[in-house]
Amino acid sequence: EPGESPEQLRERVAALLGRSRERSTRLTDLDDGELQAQHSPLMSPLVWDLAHIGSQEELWLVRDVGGREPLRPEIDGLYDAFQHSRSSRVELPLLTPAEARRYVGEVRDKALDVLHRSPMRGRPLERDGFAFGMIVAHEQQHDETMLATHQLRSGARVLDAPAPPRPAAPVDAAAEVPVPAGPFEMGTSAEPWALDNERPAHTVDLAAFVIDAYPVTNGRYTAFVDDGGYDDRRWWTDTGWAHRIAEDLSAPRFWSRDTDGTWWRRRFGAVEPVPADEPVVHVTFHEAQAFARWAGKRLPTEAEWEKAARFDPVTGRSRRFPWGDDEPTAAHANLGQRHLQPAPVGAYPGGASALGVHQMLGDVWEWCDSGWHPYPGFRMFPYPEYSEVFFGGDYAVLRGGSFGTDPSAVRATFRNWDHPIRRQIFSGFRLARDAGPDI
Ligand code: AVJ
Ligand code: FE
Repeated sequence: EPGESPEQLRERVAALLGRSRERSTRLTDLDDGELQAQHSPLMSPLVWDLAHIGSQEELWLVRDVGGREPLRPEIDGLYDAFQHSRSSRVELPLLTPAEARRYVGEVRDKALDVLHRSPMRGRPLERDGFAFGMIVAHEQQHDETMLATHQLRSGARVLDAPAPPRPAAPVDAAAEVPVPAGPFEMGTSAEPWALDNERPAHTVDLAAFVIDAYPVTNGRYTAFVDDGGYDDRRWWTDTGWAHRIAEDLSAPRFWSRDTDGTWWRRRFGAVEPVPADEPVVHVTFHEAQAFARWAGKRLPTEAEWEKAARFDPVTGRSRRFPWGDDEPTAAHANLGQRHLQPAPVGAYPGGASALGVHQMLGDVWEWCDSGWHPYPGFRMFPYPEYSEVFFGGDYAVLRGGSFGTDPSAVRATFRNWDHPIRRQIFSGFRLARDAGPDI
């Protein structure tokens, strides 16, 4: 924060570390069997995520920033995401839940000691508390991953949260917002805790386009399903169709239809009717693209998404967040696992962008029609396995975070990516189109 003293920064970091640990603790408050089980081959056992959170914190804060001796060098390999696939981690001689809890607690005690001795300046890793911010965000990212594991597990519901807010008055879910042609600043060089892939700030010139004011809702998506969209080859790309056939996709994940045609969804162990006004969630990039083609539109590119979120046509500046430069609050966006579902469209008028685009942060990650590539002038920092090794792979970009993403782990410049066939993540989308002669 501007004008913050090193002491204030340390206090803020300590509070953020505490908050992420509270969340990790809640997400791992399960029987040992549940923590050690493989709930899906797409996911690690929860006890792996927990000890991996500690392992990364030990590597970066205790060993690197602190220059301390390793606590448990013999387990480094077990918790290295590159050595073992998610589906094979259940076979490893992992720490037991009790051992994992003890380990992350010991690491945290040492990390807090390092924090209170760090000058918060000097070498890039410590400047403005970067390494601490990176580790806070890392724990929160795994907390979102663990939340997705909870969604995949079967059995009784263990997580609960109040329902999200509702809009004051119903909105037109298909409303559009024109975005004028011209340059804007994409990415950031200023945000102290921005990751390497968000840097540097650079100018991108875009043609005029039109973007949806809201993410695509279940109601709109159901019309595509009920129109036979999953069986109509015309709407799908070749790869999309091949995947739709191979996996026999017929609706978003966790949906089912009863005999009278009503759609239901399973959400953290509870079954409920699919709410028409909530953004659709748990769809692949391919499903998003097929829907877009059926609707006569397309997905926005990553640059279009960011311009719609950040560009202020009055000042010509790009904002940190859609609503301005202030940190997210509960009035801005459905972030931080306060609610365990997307909010209905129109529920966050206070979070709209300068151009009038709603719910760009929170609710659902939004698939963009862009692959995973570095910005011009990219410099890897501090390790290639965060983003660099994935550039150019079979990935599509996702933007904006979901209800499961913590505010400390997302900004309007934040970039996420995943395979276009994935949908266990909290993924949705919104539509765009080229501007006609009307704007
Ligand atoms: C940025 C969400 C793709 O979870 O695979 C966690 C984040 N990197 N640990 C992931 C991450 C290392 C990453 N994503
Ligand atoms: Fe990780």
